Amino acid sequence: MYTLYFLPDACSLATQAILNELNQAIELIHKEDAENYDVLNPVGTVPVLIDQNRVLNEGVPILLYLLDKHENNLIARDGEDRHQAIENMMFANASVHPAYGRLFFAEGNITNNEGKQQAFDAAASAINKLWAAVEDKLQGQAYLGGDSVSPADFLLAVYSRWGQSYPVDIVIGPNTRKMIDAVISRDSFQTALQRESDYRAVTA
Ligand SMILES: N[C@@H](CCC(=O)N[C@@H](CS)C(=O)NCC(=O)O)C(=O)O
Repeated sequence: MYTLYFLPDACSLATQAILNELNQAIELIHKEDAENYDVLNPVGTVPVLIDQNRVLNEGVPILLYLLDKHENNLIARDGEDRHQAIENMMFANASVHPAYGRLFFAEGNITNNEGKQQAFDAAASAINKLWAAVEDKLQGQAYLGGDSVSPADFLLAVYSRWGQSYPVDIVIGPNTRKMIDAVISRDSFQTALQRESDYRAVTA
């Protein structure tokens, strides 16, 4: 049994979906329900994963830890395919995720309406450049790893949900949209969404 600290619709959703892919039991805890979250993660972000007495931080190494530990077809064990899978995960986590972070920053920190919209537009332009790169990679292959779903696809599917409530035009190409829809419709992802929603209902 793993314990996963989450925020609704945050990047911890990908961690939960991958845990579901690996058929692992999860105790889900909303970050705000933790007594001393800063002891678990001094910078306060989700996901945090607890495996027995071990506390794990940072989304990508958490996923690699799980994928190394449990039998799966999501990532190669070694070689060039594994390197590519990690490169794709880092592209998602270290490039796409922070680009969306610019939208959150503008929303929370810029009070002048014109300045805020300019910051939104600049963020959207950076985000669209990244989605265009994903669309290029998906010419002739269904997923970033090839014919079958890979960890980076889960990360990108989660991030793709973040632009919807902002006054910007996020452009996601047709191959990318198809990949995202395929990931979101997987049982593992749907179960993760349902569990987050049930948690809100229980604690509301
Ligand atoms: N590099 C970190 C980034 C994690 C991150 O930024 N998480 C966001 C949610 S997606 C968060 O927890 N933000 C703090 C907050 O919203 O309170 C990781 O991949 O784990």
